[in-house]
Amino acid sequence: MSRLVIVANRVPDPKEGGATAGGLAVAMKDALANREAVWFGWSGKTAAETGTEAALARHGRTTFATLDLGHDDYKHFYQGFSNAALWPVLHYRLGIARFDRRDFAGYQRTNLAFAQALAPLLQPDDTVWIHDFHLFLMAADLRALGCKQRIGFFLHVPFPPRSVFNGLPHAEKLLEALEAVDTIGTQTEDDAENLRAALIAIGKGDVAMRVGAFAIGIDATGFAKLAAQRANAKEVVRLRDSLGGRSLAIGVDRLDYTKGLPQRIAGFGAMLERFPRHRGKITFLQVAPVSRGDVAMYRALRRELDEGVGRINGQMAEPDWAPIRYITRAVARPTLAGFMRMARIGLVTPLRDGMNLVAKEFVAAQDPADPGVLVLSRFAGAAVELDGALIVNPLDPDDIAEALDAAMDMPADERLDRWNRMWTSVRAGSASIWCRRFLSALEGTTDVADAGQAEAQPASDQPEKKPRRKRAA
Ligand code: GDG
Repeated sequence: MSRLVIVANRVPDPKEGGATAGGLAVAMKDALANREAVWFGWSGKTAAETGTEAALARHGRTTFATLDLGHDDYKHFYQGFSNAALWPVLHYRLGIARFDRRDFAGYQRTNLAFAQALAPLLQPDDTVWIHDFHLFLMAADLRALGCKQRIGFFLHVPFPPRSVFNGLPHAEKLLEALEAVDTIGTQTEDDAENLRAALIAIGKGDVAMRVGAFAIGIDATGFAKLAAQRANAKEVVRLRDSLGGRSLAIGVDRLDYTKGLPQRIAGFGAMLERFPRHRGKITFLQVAPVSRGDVAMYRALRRELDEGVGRINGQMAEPDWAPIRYITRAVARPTLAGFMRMARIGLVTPLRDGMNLVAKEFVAAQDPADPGVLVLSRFAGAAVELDGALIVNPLDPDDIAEALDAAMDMPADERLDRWNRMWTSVRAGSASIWCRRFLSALEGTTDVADAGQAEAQPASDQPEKKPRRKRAA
């Protein structure tokens, strides 16, 4: 089998063998276990200049190839164009995006630097899979350097309607660069439709035909097992004891303005105001590890949350009960799984989200005999699959309040019925199936139009491998 070359802005720590860090590493676990692979990207470190040659470290069958980012590229490529311009625009937030031509120059420079460092490492038969919005231009740069390998591109975040996307200066350049890609993946059919329409509008109808939806998943049974194992772990018991018999609602999100945290806090406050019988009966724990703490917008969000939580706790708390607990440190994954299992309610209310893996993790973590209720934003990609959740508009605190009220009172048989539907879909759309579907579309075993839609199939049911598509030289 040919080598798989994964390209992503961040590379997991090779010491962890690529299996334990972040969502993408988890999703890639099966693919990495089964074939020779290279994982290429930023080391997470900065230096005077961006590296020209990747540092290589081999672990098992995977070679980790990393580059340091120059200070200037960190500022313009990463903090600037990627995080301050593209991230908000792709999440429909044109109004808060910050553009600067020097940032776009840094984005072009860094995509090219990545391509130049990767090209010499490639073998003719490699399959290259580029991930996410930091690297829209890289496939075109690889082609310009003469690379003829199959190249896939997967966008983990939403793709907005083209009227929003076109507000981004240089939007057309990003779209044109996708011409170099053989298979383009988005999370949902809505994202795929938006991207196709944007491509068709610039005369790239042929490229639009290579776009398909491939919903990412989690290691569902692995997470379920972890949550069950941790149900009585020390930290979990400590939390349970501290609740004094009250129900737990939980939120777990990177501290990011797309996750709808101030609105969620307001919704929880509105529930206590409007349905006072729940006061003193429920505690909301929000875990929100700080991310991108060096970007100004993120510092402002943190202040807003500090105030919001303080206000509600100040107004509603009793000497022996504070309604909201709020942690901005990361919590270990096994402990999180145990917390989720204990929770009566999972609150996942992003204003916009490509998929949202926390929603799926919450479902996987539940006790099948006594599952909790998921309150989920209609603007998370996960809402397409998780129809057993209570679906809310995250911008409307009263809608969140009503869903919380319904969740608190929901009888066991309804909770079970809703959870069973969600668990079936989370299991069927696992991370390894996502990976397999995308790779079979890219490597020519399935048509892109069918691959994203296909029902989950066990490996043995996969169609026979078709001969590989040849790229024109
Ligand atoms: C992007 C897209 C898409 C969170 N806090 C802690 C912690 N987490 C873990 C969660 C989950 C992951 O981080 C977050 O994944 P999400 O999908 O929710 O969100 P993004 O980070 O924005 O991811 C998103 C995803 O890519 C995959 O394609 O779904 O739409 O934005 O696994 O559990 N993990 C630990 N401690 C924490 O405090 N250990």
